[in-house]
Amino acid sequence: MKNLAWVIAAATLALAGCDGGNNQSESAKGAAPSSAEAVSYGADTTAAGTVAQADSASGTLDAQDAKAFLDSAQARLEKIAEEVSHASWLASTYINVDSQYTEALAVERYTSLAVELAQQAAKFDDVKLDPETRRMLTMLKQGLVFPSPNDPKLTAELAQIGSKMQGMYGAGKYCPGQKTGDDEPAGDGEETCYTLTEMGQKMANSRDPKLLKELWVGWRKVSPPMKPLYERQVEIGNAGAKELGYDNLSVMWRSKYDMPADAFATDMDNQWSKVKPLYEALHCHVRAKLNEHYGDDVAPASGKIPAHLLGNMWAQEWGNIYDIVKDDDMEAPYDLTQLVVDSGMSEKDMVKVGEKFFTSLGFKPLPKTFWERSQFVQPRDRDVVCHASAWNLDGKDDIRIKMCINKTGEDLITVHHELGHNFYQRIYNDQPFLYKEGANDGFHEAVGDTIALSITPKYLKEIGLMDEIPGEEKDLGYLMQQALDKIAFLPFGLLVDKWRWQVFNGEVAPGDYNKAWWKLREEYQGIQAPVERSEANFDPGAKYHIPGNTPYARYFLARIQQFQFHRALCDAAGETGPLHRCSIFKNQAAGKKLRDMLAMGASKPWPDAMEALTGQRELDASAIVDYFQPLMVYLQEQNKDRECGW
Ligand code: X8Z
Ligand code: ZN
Repeated sequence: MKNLAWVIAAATLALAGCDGGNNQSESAKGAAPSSAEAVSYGADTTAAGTVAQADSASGTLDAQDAKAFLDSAQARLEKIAEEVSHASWLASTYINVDSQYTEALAVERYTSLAVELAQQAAKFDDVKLDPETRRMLTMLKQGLVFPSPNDPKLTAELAQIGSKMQGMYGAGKYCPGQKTGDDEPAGDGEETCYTLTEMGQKMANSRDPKLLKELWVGWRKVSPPMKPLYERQVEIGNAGAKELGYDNLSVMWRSKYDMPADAFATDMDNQWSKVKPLYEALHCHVRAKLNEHYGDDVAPASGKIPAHLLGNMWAQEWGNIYDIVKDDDMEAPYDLTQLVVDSGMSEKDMVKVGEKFFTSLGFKPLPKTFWERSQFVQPRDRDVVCHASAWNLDGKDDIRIKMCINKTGEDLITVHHELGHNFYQRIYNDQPFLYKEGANDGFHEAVGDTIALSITPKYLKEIGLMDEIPGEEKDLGYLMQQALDKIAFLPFGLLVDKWRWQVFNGEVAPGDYNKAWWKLREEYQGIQAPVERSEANFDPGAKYHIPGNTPYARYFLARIQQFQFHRALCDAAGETGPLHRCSIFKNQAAGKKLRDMLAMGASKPWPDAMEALTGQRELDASAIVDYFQPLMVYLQEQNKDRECGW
């Protein structure tokens, strides 16, 4: 998602909204100057600033100073954040040297202000404050995704690296005829090249292992030139994190979840251990089916699955190979792509379908500007960052999505995902700047996905996309289809940031970047590269969120949370049947519950928001496990004579 904060994240820094709670005092104290030091409000000489400065001169900062400081800080950040948003929108929708230059300048200004303010916030560490003020100061200190040290040169360099890498990814193409290994372009420049969107479609639909392997290898040619940039970015970001009092960026990133950094990592591992049996059962079954389809030479019956055969460029979601995985008698109740195509709807109509779900729950319709300013389809005449995102450019109503929509079921789900971000951004837009965020970043990722869990046959019939609601005999096919996306994703969702945490804390040196990436891919996902890899490759860089600097643990959290949210909302709607048959479309009680929680933004620690919606204060994987229970029974039966694991 992109909101004011996220836009900036994409460009190397962000005001991500979560209180680091007690962790803040644990990790940020080191760098905190004494509270007697003067607090400067920069160029902004508001009355509040003057009061605080006068007080600080006498060495006694107090709660009133803190409040005045926060008011001033938020006003200043909000103003520059809006400028960054517009520059970033341009840089993402018209990739060229000028838009990157402009974006980098805006980001540089924002970073230097945010770093300055974060360092000033630390001056209140020893001041007695009410919990609300303390929370805001903590959030201010933790806001940046990639902080730079307080050095204008490094701030500029960091901003330029961010814009450049994002542009390299967005403009990246695979040109089969192109020479590799030197800088000379092949032929006369007339060769055919494929965009990532085109290659993604082929990875989804082709069953030709040779082509799949070629595309897999081909796309990964965009990332090696990013490696030195990434290395440098980590170096500067780590120095920035240190100045803010964190040991390194890894600690800083893990400190945004209302618990100590290490406790957060442990919680992720705990959740993983609960869903792992489901993943292992799915992996075992899928491997056997791939073996039946492709034979031993292409898809061996044991060991790790070759990564190019799973219907997705990163093997992160496997729903596109449902046709290979299903049994002959396991017809899914619908083929969402077919329904989209048969309906004759346009890309914009797909967004209208999504909007209608949200408005049926009592959300305000999207503003006119959303329809005027969003990017729904890939422009023909220029490079853009196609990776889907949702933006709020002004912290109020200038919300937009940026996608390169294909008329597929997968993209209809992604439309709901993106709209979830937009409706969240809009409903918390009365909150103060620092609270215009998700309760944590996983919440933000979970909203649209939660709604998409309600895209059931009953719902599709209600909106006229299906004629009949199929009987229960089709449920297993539906659950398999869902599991191929939702369950298959879990280890990937976990490992992307495991890799980054190791890179940030120095456990993995630049000389081992790719090796460490594949170690995690093999260990957690049980997949392997289809061709040999080395440190001449930089495969993490071929995944958007690495050059785009978007933390990834959020997606793992969201996969767990969305089933908790779905269960709670179905409960509120009075649905008593199985969770996979529940749709909350048009249900006012569920709508109110969801809206009330979302409107909290980041104003309270996330367990409060979780409790408001679900009555629980923790992550609870039992919801996702329960949802897939009937499938688990089936998988266990199928796997009973197979040797699972890798
Ligand atoms: O990046 C996204 C969204 C935008 S926040 C399209 N997702 C992750 C990905 O594509 O890798 C959604 C699922 C995981
Ligand atoms: Zn998202």
